[in-house]
Amino acid sequence: MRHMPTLERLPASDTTISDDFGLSVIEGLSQTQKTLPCRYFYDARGSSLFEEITHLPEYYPTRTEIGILQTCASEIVEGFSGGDVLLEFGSGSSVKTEILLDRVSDRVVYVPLDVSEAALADAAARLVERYPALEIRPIVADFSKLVALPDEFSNSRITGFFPGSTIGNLAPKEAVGLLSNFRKVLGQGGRLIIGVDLKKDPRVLIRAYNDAAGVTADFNLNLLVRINRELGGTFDPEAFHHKALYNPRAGRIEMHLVTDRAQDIMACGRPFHFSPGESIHTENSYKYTVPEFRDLAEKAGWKASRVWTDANKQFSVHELI
Ligand code: AVJ
Repeated sequence: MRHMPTLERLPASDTTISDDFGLSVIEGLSQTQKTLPCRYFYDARGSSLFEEITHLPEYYPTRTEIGILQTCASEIVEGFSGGDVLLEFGSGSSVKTEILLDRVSDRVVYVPLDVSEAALADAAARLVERYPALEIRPIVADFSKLVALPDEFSNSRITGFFPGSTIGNLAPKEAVGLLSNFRKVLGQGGRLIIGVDLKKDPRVLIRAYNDAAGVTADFNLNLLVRINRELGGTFDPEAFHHKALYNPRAGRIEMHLVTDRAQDIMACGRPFHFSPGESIHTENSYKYTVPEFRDLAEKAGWKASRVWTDANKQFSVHELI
């Protein structure tokens, strides 16, 4: 057995400590349109519910993106030379990365970057077994708060990898900010491979976020369960229902938690009032056409290069240089 790679902790990741769940909840529930940030979906139960979502028949993005990556992987990796870096933003379990690593594990240094040290450790343990020649340099950090990479990478050509259409959670302006920061962090010769969900028939979109088995509903409602557990909340999750809608003007799926009756709840030691029919807006998932996303990337200073889609034009994988 090979030694586990050592973990690098970037100073930027310290800022996650000040990213307080309680403060976000107080702020979000105090607004006229109540909101909660979608990054808090992913506690242990939320992460396993999301994993379940990715296998649902209605939730096409994951399997479609995997299919695209399998088809275009050899094109994506053709530019890699020995010592080049493959850096994954928010790597989680690194499952999709294996599609690329299957072809270049003997040539690249893989840098999985994630806030979860446990996820990095699990992924690294699996990858060192699977790819004996692969050099792995995990980094514990929040990809949305990166300032710079460790000095050891300053002379490397780096390909960033950001699959999953995570970019869709950000409003277009914020997405431009994130992409331009990725560009800065990846440096000279940097390249980005990014998965982006495409605009399509709203009925297909709504089904993907309102599945028949109710897994997405549980995923959404779990946020209230988490507030109850971690912040002394008094939500009755039964008094809320999941709603997914397509907002065509904004080009996004919205997820809400709606209550049918007036209620007063406590969270973080504070009272919050709900009127009948009031909702908490819990997630946005923006959809783009290929030209719309290329424009957005160019606003962030990237040059849109190759793009791959599936035959049904459901999902896209872009190469930015
Ligand atoms: C992980 C942000 C890509 O927007 O499709 C899935 C999250 N929310 N079902 C998405 C999600 C509800 C997902 N992303």
